[in-house]
Amino acid sequence: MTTQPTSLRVLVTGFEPFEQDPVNPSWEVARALHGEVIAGATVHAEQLPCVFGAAIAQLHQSLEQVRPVLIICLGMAGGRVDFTPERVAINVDDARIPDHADYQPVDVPVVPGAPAAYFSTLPIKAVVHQLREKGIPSSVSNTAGTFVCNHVFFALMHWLAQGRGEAGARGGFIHVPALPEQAARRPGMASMALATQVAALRETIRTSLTVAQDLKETAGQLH
Ligand code: PCA
Repeated sequence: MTTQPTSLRVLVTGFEPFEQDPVNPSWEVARALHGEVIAGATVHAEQLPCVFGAAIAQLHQSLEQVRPVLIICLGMAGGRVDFTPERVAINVDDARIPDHADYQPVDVPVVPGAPAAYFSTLPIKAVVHQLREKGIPSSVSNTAGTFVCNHVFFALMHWLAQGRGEAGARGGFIHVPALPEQAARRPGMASMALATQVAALRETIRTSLTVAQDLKETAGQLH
């Protein structure tokens, strides 16, 4: 690991805690890599609020300030057992619970008039392959849900699709499982140690910066 800052930058975002949890692993993982140089690029970590609209405003501000070549947004999905790169962002907000501004949109577009969906431009199959090689449980997810995580993911992909990023910039979203201390309060909930999640993000960044062409390996699900 080098710590000398370079001109190439990676933006990683995580969310503030939500649903009465004192921590959100997505932010703990993101901030653990702040300032680290991976494959010649310096990581910049930013925390996003769990608020529709405000999260996108904060993301846009960070994108303009950091001008990253790679953007990886993270969120927690309690109940997931592994590290899950998301395949697709959809243009809908449909909240099961209110956000931190007490707003609960139902069937509202993230960006009115924008396409129904965007695919991640991260090499998601190559990432899953690499992580499994290292013994870290990982799989492709085909839904990022319809809450603030999907909302931010869609806004990111729309921003990139409009050509507002650096030339060739890639981006996507990853849901991470709970931390062991969170799972301890909820019997039966799966978890992954923070050190493992940090190692997974580091490998995801390295793979996303170095693998141009994604692998063609099945990650299909019947339902
Ligand atoms: N997970 C939520 C929002 C914040 C977070 O970490 C989600 O999956 O939408």
